[in-house]
Amino acid sequence: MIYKMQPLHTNNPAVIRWVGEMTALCQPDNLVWCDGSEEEKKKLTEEAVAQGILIKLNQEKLPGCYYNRSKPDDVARSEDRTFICTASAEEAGPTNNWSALKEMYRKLHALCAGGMRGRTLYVVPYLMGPPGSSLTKVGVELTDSLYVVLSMRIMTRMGKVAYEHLGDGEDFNRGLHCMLEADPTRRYIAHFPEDNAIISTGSNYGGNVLLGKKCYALRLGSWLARKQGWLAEHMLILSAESPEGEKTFVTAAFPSACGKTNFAMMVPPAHFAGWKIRTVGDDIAWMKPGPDGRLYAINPEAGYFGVAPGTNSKTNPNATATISHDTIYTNVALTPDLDVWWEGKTKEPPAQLTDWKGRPWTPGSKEPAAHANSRFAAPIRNNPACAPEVDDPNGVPISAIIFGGRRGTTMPLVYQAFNWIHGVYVGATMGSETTAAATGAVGKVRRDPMAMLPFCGYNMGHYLNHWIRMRKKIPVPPRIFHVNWFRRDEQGNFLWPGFGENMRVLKWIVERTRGRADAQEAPLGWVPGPRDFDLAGMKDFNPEKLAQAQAINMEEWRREVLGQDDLFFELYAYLPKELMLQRELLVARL
Ligand code: GTP
Ligand code: SPV
Ligand code: MN
Repeated sequence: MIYKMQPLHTNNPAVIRWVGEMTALCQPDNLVWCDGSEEEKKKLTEEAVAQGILIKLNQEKLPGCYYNRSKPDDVARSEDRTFICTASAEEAGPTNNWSALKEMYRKLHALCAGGMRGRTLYVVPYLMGPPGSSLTKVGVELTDSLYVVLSMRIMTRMGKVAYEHLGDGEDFNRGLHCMLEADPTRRYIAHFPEDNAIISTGSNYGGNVLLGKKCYALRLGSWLARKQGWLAEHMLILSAESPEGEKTFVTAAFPSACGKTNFAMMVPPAHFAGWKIRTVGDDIAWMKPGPDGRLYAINPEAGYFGVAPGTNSKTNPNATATISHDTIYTNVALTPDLDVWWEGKTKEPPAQLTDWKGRPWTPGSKEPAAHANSRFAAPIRNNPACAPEVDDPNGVPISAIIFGGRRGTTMPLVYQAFNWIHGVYVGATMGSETTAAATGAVGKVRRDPMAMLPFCGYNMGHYLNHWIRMRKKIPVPPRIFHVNWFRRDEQGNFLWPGFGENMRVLKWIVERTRGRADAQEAPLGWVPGPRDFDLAGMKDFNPEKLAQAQAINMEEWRREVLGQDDLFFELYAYLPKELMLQRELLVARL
């Protein structure tokens, strides 16, 4: 096949050689080398609309916004089809799907052979991280999906900037995405950490195919981080600026669809006038000890791939502004005038909609109008509360790490770990109810260490050891906390109002890291004393309700500790002894 001559935008021999090999394998009809320019975006967007891949939304209401509807069986990450491919199964560990490297290459090369016939292969160079940072990494994704190209353009720093960073080097992630009609029987998300390579087939859904995100920044990132002595985590990064102008940076690891984007964009209630919360990142943090002994974090991403349902101007005004322009929506519902809608966007649903499957929908319809995992992809700079530090190559110094899951029972609103090792135990034993972000059952409590169960690219036991060992490399470690926004009362109502009101929890955390807030020793850790948790100005909330949200129920904790044992049993051969000791200490305190 001879391809139409086009500027390559790079002379890097390794890139050119690899693209040659992959084109020979996939045999696309056309080959397009992307440069990330505005003209290219315009042209590719028009092509996507012409091919029916994107629908142009109402440009008066949503300037620059487009809509994509996926295949109904390709709507979330496929954890059961996600593989870590290493020489030995032990490297992948008991919580990952493992496949022998050679075998997976053989299988996927066979699937991809001729897999792009009649299609166009796009070469998408991108950076994870701000230009100039020592943590920043280069990836090149080859994809036959225009939706992926345009989404990667939002989610990463895509284009020539990546080739500039790479220079003549060979150190870039080789990502191949072959859509194969998004056929679930041909769906594999395969990671080859030893080769810094990813092959994704048979899907066109976000986390499966935007390879810079979960695949590179988390699975391969975590592998590299362990080798090189840093941390690649499923964490938001936010900046909390006090009325006095003092900035405190905090990260938080909550599992998928458990509140990272909302917390990172939080708008404090009126009572906290003068406090400014700004977003550095909403999903991924790369963290490395800095010269002053503190832990510094960058957000490798350049966009938000956020959950649409539940997002509205009350719960998250910053997100509402962020997605009001230049956004790609996936699997939400459409109004007759091509505006978007999802459950929780407005109290009253519109009288008439087209649902995410393209069918007519009315408020009487049985199924939700938008898919529960419908999403938006929007540029990071769209956020009115975007932190100025997002492009700082040095990152931001982290004072607190917060762990948290979605727990209807058992877990109190907030507590602080006694120290780093105890904090690692708190993170390691995190549980959370499963959500629609991954295919499979929803609402089942599973152990999700550090919210990394689906994203740790190597043996989870080794990962927990890495966390324990990192303490020695961080002379001034962040304080560690645990939160739960999702505890319910007997009637099933949330005990805590959440969203902006989470500022009250955040303020206690900030003050704790500054040594200014009081705390009481409790079985789980430090908890706010009655004077140091600000409830002023709250409607329908009082100290009794706070006590209910903070209560420790012995029956529930008996079950909780036994639930933790399931994970410990699975990881037993690799588990740091520190964590066993922490378990004993917890039982003793209970
Ligand atoms: P991923 O993008 O999948 O990693 O999700 P995420 O962790 O960023 O979660 P996100 O902030 O998008 O929230 C997921 C869902 O939880 C949305 O439907 C939110 O409305 C809801 N949610 C977020 N924060 C809160 C909260 O404080 N209280 C309650 N009750 N719900 C919340
Ligand atoms: C998650 O599931 O944690 C997400 C969405 O952030 S996806 O990128 O699809 O994985
Ligand atoms: Mn996520």
